[in-house]
Amino acid sequence: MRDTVGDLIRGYDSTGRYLDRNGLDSLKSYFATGTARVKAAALLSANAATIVKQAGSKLFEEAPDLIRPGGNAYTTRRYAACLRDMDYYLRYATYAVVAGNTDVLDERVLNGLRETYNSLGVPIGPTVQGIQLMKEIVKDLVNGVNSIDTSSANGNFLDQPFDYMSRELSEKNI
Ligand SMILES: CCC1=C(C)/C(=C/C2=NC(=C\c3[nH]c(/C=C4\NC(=O)[C@H](C)[C@H]4CC)c(C)c3CCC(=O)O)/C(CCC(=O)O)=C2C)NC1=O
Repeated sequence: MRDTVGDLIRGYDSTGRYLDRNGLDSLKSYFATGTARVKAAALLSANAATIVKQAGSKLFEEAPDLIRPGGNAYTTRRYAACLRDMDYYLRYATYAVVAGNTDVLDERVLNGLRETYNSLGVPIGPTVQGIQLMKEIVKDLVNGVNSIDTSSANGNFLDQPFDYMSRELSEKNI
């Protein structure tokens, strides 16, 4: 499992270089957002159950066929599996936010997921919709409660893991 600092150092070490201006700038920008990342992750962890529940309700409101007979989240077991998947996405997103790196998502979440979903008939589009709904809820929560600055040198660090999972799952730009 990789993170911003480890990746950077590995890159320099592999060619025996000291950290240069570029490397130091990347490190600075990572550490500058460090406290905000940790605060955001703490807030998401504390509110995980609520976030998943809200996103689930919203998803089934927007796509009611999912929970009707014939829908993939129909029956208590599959409904629960769906919310459990959403919880996985949220939990791994918090790890990725702290690591400043999406590698944990590739390794633990996305690896083989499309194939599993396809073989079980779990629809990708609505799953991505669920991930995006969580992102919006998460951003409202973080922006509202704490005025945590989520902007970083390469975009909003809260958007990143959710958009990454969405993109990788759907294999197209969102
Ligand atoms: C930590 C990494 C990890 C992930 C991501 C993961 C996902 C995952 N979701 C699964 C099932 C499932 N996933 C869903 C999800 C949904 N159905 C819908 O209609 C919605 C769009 C969506 C919720 C948003 C459902 C309903 C099942 C059960 C499908 C079935 O058994 O028929 C399965 C098959 C095995 C099982 O049921 O547990 C896996 C492996 N497992 C993991 O270990």
